[in-house]
Amino acid sequence: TKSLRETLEDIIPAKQEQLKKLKTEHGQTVVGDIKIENIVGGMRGLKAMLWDASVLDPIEGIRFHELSIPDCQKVLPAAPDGKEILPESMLWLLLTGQVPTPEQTCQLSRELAEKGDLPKFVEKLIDELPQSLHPMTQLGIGVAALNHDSAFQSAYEGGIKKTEYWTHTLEDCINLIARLPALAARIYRNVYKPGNDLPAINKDLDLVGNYSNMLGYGNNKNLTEYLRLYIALHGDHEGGNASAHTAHLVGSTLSDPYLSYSAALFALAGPLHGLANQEVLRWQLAMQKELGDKISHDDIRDYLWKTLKSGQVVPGYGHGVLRNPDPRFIALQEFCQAHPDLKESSIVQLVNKTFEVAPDVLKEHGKTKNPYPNVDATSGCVLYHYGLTEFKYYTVIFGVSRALGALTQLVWARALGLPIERPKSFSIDALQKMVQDQ
Ligand code: CMX
Repeated sequence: TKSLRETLEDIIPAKQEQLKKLKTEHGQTVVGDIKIENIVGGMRGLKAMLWDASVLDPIEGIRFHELSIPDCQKVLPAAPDGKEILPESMLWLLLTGQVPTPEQTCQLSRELAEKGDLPKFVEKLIDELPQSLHPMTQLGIGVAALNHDSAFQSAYEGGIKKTEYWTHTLEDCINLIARLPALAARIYRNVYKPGNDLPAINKDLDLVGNYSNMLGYGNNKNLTEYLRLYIALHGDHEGGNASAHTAHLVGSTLSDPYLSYSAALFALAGPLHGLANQEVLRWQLAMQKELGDKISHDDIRDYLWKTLKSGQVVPGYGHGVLRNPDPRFIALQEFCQAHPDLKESSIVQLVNKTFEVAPDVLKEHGKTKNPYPNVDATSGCVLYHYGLTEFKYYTVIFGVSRALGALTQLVWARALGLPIERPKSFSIDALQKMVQDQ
């Protein structure tokens, strides 16, 4: 049975050839127009990025190498004692386009566990940070510091050929994904449970099994399974989202994967992007506090209008690409419906009830192009129900997950020899002149 690296070695040459041919034979083919609204509108809708791992359809939602979320739930291996997708199997799919066997997944779990310990100086660095520093800032600092051991950086300094970039990039990416649980769990322990011991990594456990253990929730099988699903599903959302795009951009300068992903994490830390899951919980709890336990649909409607009239966005709703309820939202909701304790949970029910009201209110408000929930609308409520109530931490879990997509695509960017990114910019006056000249 082939390892991840061997599988990748087999498929890279054909992809390189395919791209080379595309470039030489069709380099001048036009695939879209650029409008002023694209330039001033956050490049929304501009087809300008190469990204193989996943594609986001506005109506259907995400497909990972052609597989929808329900497809992935059917074919990607789960833990021996579980049902949910193992993030290792998603990692394999994102990197290779192939579905791993349970044996290959298990082998990868072991490799990650073996590489999962943090260097001592990073432990010390994280332990020195003030408890009041946002967990996402701590995560970004920790990931950047891990570049001390970057295989890519040291090979580059030693002088390597462009064709060898990807193999060192792969080594860094696997090491970083392996170390993220220990780093993220250490941040959680330091900020919220100081004085608690951190269990050692168990070499026989999967990545999230270990993460859950280190967070102190290893005995909660439901939460561990939920985290597996959550982390697998948040793994990639095509290339243009702010975090994935940041990793891609920074990586294009040949900054190593640690620095590239650290930068991506700071994009994820924005409230319009990954921080939205923290904001959702804050917002739903404030609603619960103000309206009490027996909240009616009308109460929620009024609360939504109050939020909108105060000029704030409704967190967890809307999307840059999606125009339908996010299938990741649906999958996480289905998880709740399948577990009686979650189905009865007041916070899960509140999220559900909000979903029954919010799309109509947002339609009436008439601003957002997508009045439906994105994944952040629901991702935090299960964590909250199971006692992981520190919602400032939630984006860190997203950060552990998004590494799967952003880092696997860095490997491909280097394997395909993609150049440094450098789009052309214009001043307002220059655009004005172009308009007048037409
Ligand atoms: N509540 C209120 N207004 C909203 C809104 C929401 N949930 N979503 C969009 N709008 C508003 C925008 O602020 C914008 O208003 P202005 O014209 O006054 O600037 C208008 O509707 C048009 O925006 P859009 O084209 O529909 O949305 P964008 O592509 O510009 O932005 C997003 C997408 C996600 C940033 C936006 O919908 C939003 O702010 N949502 C709330 C935050 C959130 O849930 N983010 C998480 C997204 C998923 C993720 O990355 O994790």
